[in-house]
Amino acid sequence: MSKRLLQTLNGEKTDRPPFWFMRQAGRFLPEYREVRAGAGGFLDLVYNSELACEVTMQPIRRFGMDGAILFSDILVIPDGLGQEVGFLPNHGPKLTPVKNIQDIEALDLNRVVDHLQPVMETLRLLKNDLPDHVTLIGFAGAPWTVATYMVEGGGSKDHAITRKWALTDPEGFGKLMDLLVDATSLYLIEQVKAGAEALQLFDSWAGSLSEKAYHDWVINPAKRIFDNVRRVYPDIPLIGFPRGSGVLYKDFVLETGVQGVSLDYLLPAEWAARELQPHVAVQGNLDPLLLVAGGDAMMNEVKRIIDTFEGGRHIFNLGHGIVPETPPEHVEEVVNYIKGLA
Ligand code: 1CP
Repeated sequence: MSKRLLQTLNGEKTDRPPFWFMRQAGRFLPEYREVRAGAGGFLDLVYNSELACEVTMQPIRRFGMDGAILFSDILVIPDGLGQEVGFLPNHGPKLTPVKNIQDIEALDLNRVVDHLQPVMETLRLLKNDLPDHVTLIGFAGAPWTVATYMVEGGGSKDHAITRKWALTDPEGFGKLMDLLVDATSLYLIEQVKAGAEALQLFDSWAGSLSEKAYHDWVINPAKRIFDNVRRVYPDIPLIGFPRGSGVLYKDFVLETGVQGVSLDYLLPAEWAARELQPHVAVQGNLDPLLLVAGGDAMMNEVKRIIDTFEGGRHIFNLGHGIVPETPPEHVEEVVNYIKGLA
């Protein structure tokens, strides 16, 4: 059976747009919360290959998405490098901050691939379990976004410590970024080896940078990672998600040579159809809160997005991750509409 998501990334037009929802594994399903409650810490769940496979499969069983995103997190890279990473209940991630060159030198690239073998086992299990039409999507956080968590010690509002470091000491900060480029490249190559059929690079905080910094810390590292992956797997489809890039989305697409680009919900679909879609498959970009709101507001926007991207390659998705309070019935309504287009 052919896979609509892969076909779209490979340049073909399909009978209906393929669809999946960012952060569909975990978060909003009661069956996830049940597994989560019995799994211990969040990283215990990520590194338990059987449970991580189960959680990845849950939304696929309910809704039959065209893509299954591996259940893991972007912060397994700092964990793999040996930084202390914890996930506090209701508080999000907490890390011992990387502040200077000594802290960077204490990290160890050589342990990443071994440490992350449980994730590879999850991919191998998924490869066996997934229905034929579903594309297995591997992922990693992009260096800039991962660096913000490593440097700030967790989530932050404006990433000010990281941005100041990058501006005042680009050479020192560049060493951290080089390490992340290397670790992320190894990790993604390993994922393809284990069965991932497409890869997405999440740069959730790309939008906090000014233009020059964006080129240095978003486009340049993404291009280096993608080049490293393509050197080993020339045909693997690559999706970038430089959230909040505005008009710089175009530079990102043209300079990295991605097959797919994930659009945040603020980006006007008409602009993306005109400026990006001739070059790339676009993915997006429903506001995740419309999936909470439901009703006509949701369905009218779903139809508008699909109509706007009708002339080219489009993967239906959200403009950011699904939120935990999303009613599964609303997801079902959107899914039924899209399936009905075939
Ligand atoms: O207690 C829990 O259950 C932890 C909640 C949780 C989950 C379900 C975290 C902690 N991570 C994840 C899984 C996750 N994270 C996936 C797996 C697949 C899926 O859910 O479909 C993916 C793709 C991510 C990616 C991720 N993690 C991003 C990039 C995408 C985005 O949403 O912007 C980011 C920024 C993170 C960091 C992170 N991990 C977890 C939390 C609470 C956060 C965000 C903290 C913050 O807001 O700063």
